[in-house]
Amino acid sequence: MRPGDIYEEVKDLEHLRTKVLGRPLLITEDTASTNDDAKLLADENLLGHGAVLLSRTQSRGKGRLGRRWASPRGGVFMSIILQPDLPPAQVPGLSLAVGYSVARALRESFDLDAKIKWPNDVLVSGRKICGVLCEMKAEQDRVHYVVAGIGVNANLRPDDFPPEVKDTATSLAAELGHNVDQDLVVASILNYFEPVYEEYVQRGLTDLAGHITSVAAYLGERVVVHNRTLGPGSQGPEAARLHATGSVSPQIVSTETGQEGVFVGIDESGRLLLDMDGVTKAFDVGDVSLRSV
Ligand code: BT5
Repeated sequence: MRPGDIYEEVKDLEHLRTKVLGRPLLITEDTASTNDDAKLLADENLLGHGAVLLSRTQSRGKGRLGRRWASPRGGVFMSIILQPDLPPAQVPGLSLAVGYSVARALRESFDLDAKIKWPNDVLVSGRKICGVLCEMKAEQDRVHYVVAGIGVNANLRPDDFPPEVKDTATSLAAELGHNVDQDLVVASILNYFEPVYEEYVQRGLTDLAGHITSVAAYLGERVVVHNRTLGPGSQGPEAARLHATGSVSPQIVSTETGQEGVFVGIDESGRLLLDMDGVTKAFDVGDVSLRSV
């Protein structure tokens, strides 16, 4: 069976007020990964800009760099196909805009104190409630498509999580004490993301960076940045490709580990800014993990 065949179109999702995103919105009960399906369908030009795939469960939900995304029933697993008229190097910042939109949507629709943990997690009560995986297909100077994958732990109980994430994950139901309308989760994310996406395509993070910083986890706190960091010059297509494939180009990588400082913000290039003994240092989006100390 072809991936497109298992999806059915949802015509009138309640609460959805978008013009482009979720038009069409396709849903299935189960698939391996909505991101993989979206890439396949975009590759074959069967779906284009704005289309959204939604699945009730995933058997092989993906995180970054080959990691797994636990996708039991009760969660929201969606992928948005985007075809931005942007140079590939500007695509990595888009995942920050997606995470920011999820955090704002959870704040507005469910009154939760949701924060964005740079670069791609959304936290509530210090635990991960949502992860974002953006994958891109591009040539040197042209983006074919970006698939923005979003996994939200909606109606999951603690026992639904695999043991390895139980202590670090949370869900809307766990935080609120009751189940939520999963359609409202989908609609509010798309409603919020649509204008943010337009803003990103027009002006990048120029204005968004401040808004993103305002809902950033660990702001003003001492944090440690682990693993690979990218040196100067990582704004080019290499940085974009890094994000698309999860691979790292040796020329631009230094493998500094455990750099500690005070998290002072996110800049207009989407970089994490750390104050390290009075000197502000910028960290690019890569496989950097940020932890509170
Ligand atoms: C992410 O990766 O956080 C991106 C997750 C994206 C999932 C969506 S669902 C729809 C679309 N289709 C897909 O196949 N994927 C996307 P990363 O930053 O690498 O985080 C992965 C790590 O988060 C894992 O190694 C676990 O430690 C943890 N984790 C796994 N499942 C989780 C869950 N349901 N809730 C919270 N944490 C989880």
